Amino acid sequence: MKKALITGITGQDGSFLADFLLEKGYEVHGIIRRSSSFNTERIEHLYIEELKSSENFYIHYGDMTDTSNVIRLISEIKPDEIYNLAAMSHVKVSFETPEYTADVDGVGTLRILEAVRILGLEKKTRIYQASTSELYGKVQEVPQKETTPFYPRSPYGVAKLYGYWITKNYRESYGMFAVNGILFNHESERRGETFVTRKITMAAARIANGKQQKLFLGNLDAKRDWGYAKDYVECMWMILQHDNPEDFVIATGEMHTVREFATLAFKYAGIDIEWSGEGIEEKGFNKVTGEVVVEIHPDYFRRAEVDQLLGDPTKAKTLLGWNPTRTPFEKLVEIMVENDCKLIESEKSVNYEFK
Ligand code: NDP
Ligand code: GDR
Repeated sequence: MKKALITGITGQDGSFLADFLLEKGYEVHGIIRRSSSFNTERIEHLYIEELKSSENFYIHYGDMTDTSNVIRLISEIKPDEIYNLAAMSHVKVSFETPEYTADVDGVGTLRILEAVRILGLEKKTRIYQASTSELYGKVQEVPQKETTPFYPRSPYGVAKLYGYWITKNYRESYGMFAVNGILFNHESERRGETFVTRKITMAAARIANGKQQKLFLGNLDAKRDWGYAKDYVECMWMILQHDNPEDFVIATGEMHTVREFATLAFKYAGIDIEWSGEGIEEKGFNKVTGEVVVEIHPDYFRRAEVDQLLGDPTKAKTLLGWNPTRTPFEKLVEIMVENDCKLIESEKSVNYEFK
């Protein structure tokens, strides 16, 4: 039985990856942080006794900033595969916590690599590093592929740039199977509620149910290549099963604006939106009632924006046989809205009127 260690197991990707690996027959170990309130909602279903998978599932307390903890856990578990998904993953927040972000997302990656090297596991343990399309930032080439130059635009992007290069460096210096998946935005019903897609689908569901009046957003013109997280975690695994340690871009090859995402999400929730106004004055109106349902708020703009990202998944398609269009954009939005409409039906609080 193969053993996998997932950092960031309580996150969107970590939780889907745990489901996927348990299904494949892996023994799965995950690192969780001590928190004053519950942070294990996304993996709660794996604790349920009756579930067969739970017997191969182990969680350990830890933190990416704690070197001795990382070394001890890797030495005890001796994993065949490590998926390093833990990160301070919010681009806007990284402007407010730049040093912490560098420690977790940049040096945290080094701690994993060094632990594997110090413990003499270089030939046993394969390492997946969660790299990101934010590395491209101010894009130098469209679409972006494995050879496109990087130009990060946030402390998050810069920290991840270190993670990318140190992974590549350990591969080249120590012959380790350490690889980067350069993943473009991927979303799901488990996406954190402060990322734009989930913020929109939750708000659309609440507004349609009379539990919220308005949604406040930032840059509606930002364009992203949005895929479905469940499809992307499968690709993380495929990258580690590949014969050669190589870096891969994972994307759908299709790009949409935030405005398009919002329009479609509200439509699935039963509200047709009409956009009117320019720039910060732009508003989204409910076509039937005339009420304003979307407004722009300056708080949600970034100091340096990544205007557009579009990935070229040809390498992953050709070498791994991965299908980038398994879940098309429209289907992704539908899955998320459908989930959130069900979710908010049972929600008692109506405290969401303002941002
Ligand atoms: P989430 O924000 O949903 O999850 C992040 C995870 O990291 C959580 O489990 C969080 O724990 C954990 N974490 C944060 N800080 C620490 C720390 N100091 N020590 C230990 N664990 C920590 O992210 P996603 O699941 O969306 O993304 C997974 C990875 O992929 C991240 O590295 C992200 O940067 C990267 N990525 C994501 C993309 C996306 O579109 N989703 C695209 C490209 C890359 P807790 O629950 O306690 O907060
Ligand atoms: P991103 O995702 O920054 O691409 O990083 P996010 O959903 O936060 O933003 C996408 C785009 O939408 C614009 N936007 C808003 N964003 C948020 N969060 N809230 C708003 O109200 C809002 N209005 C407009 C943003 O300006 C941006 O252009 C995600 C994270 O998962 C990273 O960890 C990952 O590396 C990248 O995707 C790929």
